[in-house]
Parts: sequence; structure tokens; C-alpha cells
Amino acid sequence: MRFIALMFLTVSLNAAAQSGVNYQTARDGRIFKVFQFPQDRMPSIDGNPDDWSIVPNSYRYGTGELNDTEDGMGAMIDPADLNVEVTIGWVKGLNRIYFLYKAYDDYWDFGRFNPNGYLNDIFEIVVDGDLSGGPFISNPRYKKDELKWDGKSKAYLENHFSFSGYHAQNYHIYTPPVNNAWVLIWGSQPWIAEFPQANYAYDYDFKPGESGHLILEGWITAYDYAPYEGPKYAIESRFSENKIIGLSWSILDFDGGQREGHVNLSHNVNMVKDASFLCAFQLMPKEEEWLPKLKAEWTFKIMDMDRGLVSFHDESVGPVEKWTWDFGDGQTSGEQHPIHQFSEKGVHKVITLTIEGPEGQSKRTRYWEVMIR
Ligand SMILES: [Ca+2]
Ligand SMILES: [Ca+2]
Ligand SMILES: [Ca+2]
Repeated sequence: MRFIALMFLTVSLNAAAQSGVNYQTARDGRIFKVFQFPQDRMPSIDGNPDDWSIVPNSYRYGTGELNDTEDGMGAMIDPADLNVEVTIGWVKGLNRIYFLYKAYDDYWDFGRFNPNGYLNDIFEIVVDGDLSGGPFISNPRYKKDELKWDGKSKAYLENHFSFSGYHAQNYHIYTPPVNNAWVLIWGSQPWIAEFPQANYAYDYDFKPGESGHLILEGWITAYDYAPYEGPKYAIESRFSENKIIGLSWSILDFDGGQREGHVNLSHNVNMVKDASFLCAFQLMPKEEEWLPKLKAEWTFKIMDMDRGLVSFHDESVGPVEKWTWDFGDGQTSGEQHPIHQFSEKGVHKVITLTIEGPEGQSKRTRYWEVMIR
């Protein structure tokens, strides 16, 4: 029951977020951009960042965007100590966040004997795909002193299995990984780090304690609901053009066991446990150079099966001066978004939209898709 109540809460907040600008995000609501990769230019996850060279600089977020907000608001970061650049991408049709992390560190701290597992340089990324906001690690139902990190507290375990990770997902990524453990999921759903939910590749050539450059590229999947039970029971966030999602990253820089900083994009370290402190990121349309000059496209919706009423929606790209619909039943329309009534039941075999404009002509046919029973 608890889970169902939470789902309703998530959905209603999401509706508010989608209906306007009624959402709360860090950085005074500033909207960061997520680059849309064309489907034939999706990055290969191989540690080679060349496939990201098509991303304009306006999508790249560097050290100057970060602040060290744990040890004092607004502390500056010395690029000789740590210098990073993060780029975020998406591909229309997939609910994935692609990321490229390029980092210079004067002391890469990893692979030391470390029973607690956190004295490692970390790139931490948090995603709230439906912008629900809200805490995803500590459950407000429990008082702080009821919780214990050693796992002995029943309240803590209940909190973990029934709550943590619902509003947003936290990937505590080891840079670089040790013993092939690339990430600690700070939540109850470690399966989100497994392929095909996620993928990653590194390139670096330094040893522990040395300085150098690191490349990390990968993807993660966004979820409205990511339960302990696994991907079969999860609900992926639905990505569409111009949608705003919640996202931020933070970097834990250890240099020889000393924590040098906990720098983050949202300028509030609460981002690591509460999605209301994430930044707004917009899933951008394709940049102009990746759009076709003219391409016919359309979708349809059966409005009334009994009456054979179907609405058609033009989704063509490029300047269009003339639309011609051929409904395959001897009838045509010149409207952009027509509604058509099919007098005969059955499978309507060939329906074509022809568009014409200064760039020429393009057609889109759908075969055997519109069915009236
Ligand atoms: Ca690559
Ligand atoms: Ca959420
Ligand atoms: Ca370091």
C-alpha cells in the first residue's frame, strides 16, 4: 500500500510539472541542455570520445559551473587540482541519458585498501526522470535517530527496501573502477547499473596517486519507479522532445586520502539524497544541421471505432506548403491534420501523406496499420 500511495504522489507532482513551469529546481530554475544525438550518430560506449565531437560547446558544462558546497558555500575550485567537463545527451525513442565525463585530477585516488569503499575519486550522477522531486535516500516517515547505517536497525532496512531510490536514482561512479566495480547505486536497486539498463567505458593511463586525464562515457536509464524487485517491475521515464528532467552531478575528490572537495552542479550538496535539489535539464530537439531538409511523417489515432473515425497528425520536418492525404479508400484531404471517416470496416492497406515545399516533395506511407473493426 505504501508503494501505491507513493506512486500516486509521484504522478500528481509530475502532472503539475508537465502542465507548466510549476517545478522546483536548483540554480534558480536555470535550464541546462541535453544534446539530442541523431539515431545514426549514437555514441559507442568504448572510451573514445570522438563520437561526441558533434556536440556544440553550448552543451558542455565545465569546472566553472561547479561549487564546493560541503565545506563552505561557493568555494572556488582550482583547475590545477581538479578540472572537469560533463556533456549529457539523449536519443529520441530511448529513455536513456548518455554522459561524457572528461576529468583532470592532480592525484587520482583509487585502489587503496579501503574497507568502506568510499575513499575513491567519485563522479556521482543523480537523475529524476519525471521531475517528481523529493527525498530518495532518507524517508521522512522515519526519525533520523531510528536509522542506522550498520544495517542493524529494522527501520533502516525497511526504509531501504521500501523507499530508497524511488524519486530519483543515484549513481556513485568510481573513477576509475576497482575490481570491475564501476558504480555503487545509492538505493535499493543495484540492477539499474547492469546492461542494458546502463553501460560504461573508461580510458585512462595513470596509476593510483598519479595525475592525469580520465575519460568516462556511458548511459543510464531514467525511471519514474525503480523498485528493489528488478527491471520487470520498474517504470521507465518517458523521454520526449523539450521535456524537463531533474539531473545533477557531484564530484568527490580525494587526494591521498584527504577529501579535497565535494563539488556539484546544483550548488547544494543535498542533491545527493533529495531530488528537489537537482537542476532542470531540457531534452533538446535536434540541432538544425542534423534535421532532414524535408521529410514526411505522420501518426494517427482511432477516435471512434464504431463510426470508423480516425484523426491523422502531420509530424513532417521542413517547410511545407501543401499536404495531400490519400486514405486508400478513394478519398483525399488537403488539410494538415485531417479527421477521416472510413465507411468500410477492415484493414486499410495503404495510406500516404505527400508534402510539398521549396525543398521538393516527400511521402510517408503506412501499410496495414489503420484497422477498423
Ligand atoms: Ca565513444
Ligand atoms: Ca522521480
Ligand atoms: Ca583525486
